[in-house]
Amino acid sequence: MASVTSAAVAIPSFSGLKASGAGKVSGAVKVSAVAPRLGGVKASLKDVGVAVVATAASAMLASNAMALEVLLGSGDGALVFVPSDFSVAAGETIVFKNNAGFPHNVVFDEDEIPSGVDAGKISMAEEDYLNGPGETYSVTLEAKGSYSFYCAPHQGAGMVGKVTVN
Ligand SMILES: [Cu+2]
Repeated sequence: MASVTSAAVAIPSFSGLKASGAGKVSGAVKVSAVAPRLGGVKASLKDVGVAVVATAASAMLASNAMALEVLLGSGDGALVFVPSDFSVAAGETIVFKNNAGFPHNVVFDEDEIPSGVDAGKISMAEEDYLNGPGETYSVTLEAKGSYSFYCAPHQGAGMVGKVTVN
């Protein structure tokens, strides 16, 4: 009687562990009822497979979410965007990063962006600046086309840029 009780308890808890360990191992759980050790090996192999797939998926997500970095001010202190003319994929994030000669900002020219895009939503305010080293402003452009932008304090010095969204 005692052994029946312990078996009845052990089996549900064993399959319960399997079920929580990986979502799609119902096959392995059935096998384990007949040969627990074999089932355990299969389940652990499946767990490894699930882990590998998950890693690959997150790596793909990371590359899809890749961001392009644009420096504000060149290494030799010139008042420029580096690069100043570049392309990104629609939905790719552009990270403008203070490098030298700040304060800088990033303002899109409302007359030189695709129609229907609100310059105010993708720009920093003219009077807002990135003041400290390494400070960033990120923007993600969804509409394909050509966009011109500038740094308000340094536009006259030639701190202007262009991005093509493909
Ligand atoms: Cu600037």
